[in-house]
Amino acid sequence: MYTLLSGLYNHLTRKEEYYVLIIGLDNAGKTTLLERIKSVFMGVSSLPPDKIAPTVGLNIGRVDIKSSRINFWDLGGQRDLQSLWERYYSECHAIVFVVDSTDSKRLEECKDTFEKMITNDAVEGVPLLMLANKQDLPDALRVEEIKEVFNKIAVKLGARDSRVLPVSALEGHGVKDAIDWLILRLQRNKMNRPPIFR
Ligand code: G3D
Ligand code: MG
Repeated sequence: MYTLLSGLYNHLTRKEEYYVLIIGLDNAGKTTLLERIKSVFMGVSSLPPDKIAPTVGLNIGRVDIKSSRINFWDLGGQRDLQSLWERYYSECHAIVFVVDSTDSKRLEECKDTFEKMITNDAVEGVPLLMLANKQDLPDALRVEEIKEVFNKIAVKLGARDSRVLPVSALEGHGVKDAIDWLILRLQRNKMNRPPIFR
């Protein structure tokens, strides 16, 4: 009887667990975004921006949203760290690619990095959210202008859910909507990349 009840209890309380990568060039705002996600969804106060150091390894944020647990992996974006991203591709359920909308000089480099990632077989079919970050700054490119650059390689996206959305990780604008979009896609892509049950 006890086994039956505890089995039922475990079944009712088990969480679907997903892994989401946050990648993009260094300085795009990935760690700031992770801190913002934690504060929006967990109510924890985020690290003040002056306490966020360049990411050398990996920052992990665990966020419970509805019945799911989302583990965000914020990976360092410096060029020598980008080669490590691939190790996480086969295990992730979705990818958030952060773009610094004020850094038009590095937009081509950003596009090349993005292209290399989406053409990797290990992320085929994985939902992809591109965030045009730093929209609070007056010199930020608009989402349409960023889309124009990336449209050139859009055919390489294949059959996957993808979206480009404007955000300010620093001020929080657009972050909740963006993550809500992502969660729906994680659910939709369950057959391809099933969650882990804990
Ligand atoms: P990274 O993790 O992608 O390398 P960080 O980037 O999160 O460390 O952010 C790099 C810098 O961009 C930080 O500024 C951070 O405050 C700033 N930043 C991140 N997101 C935003 C945003 O939405 N708006 C604005 N205005 N700035 C943002 P510093 O000055 O600490 O280097
Ligand atoms: Mg960082």
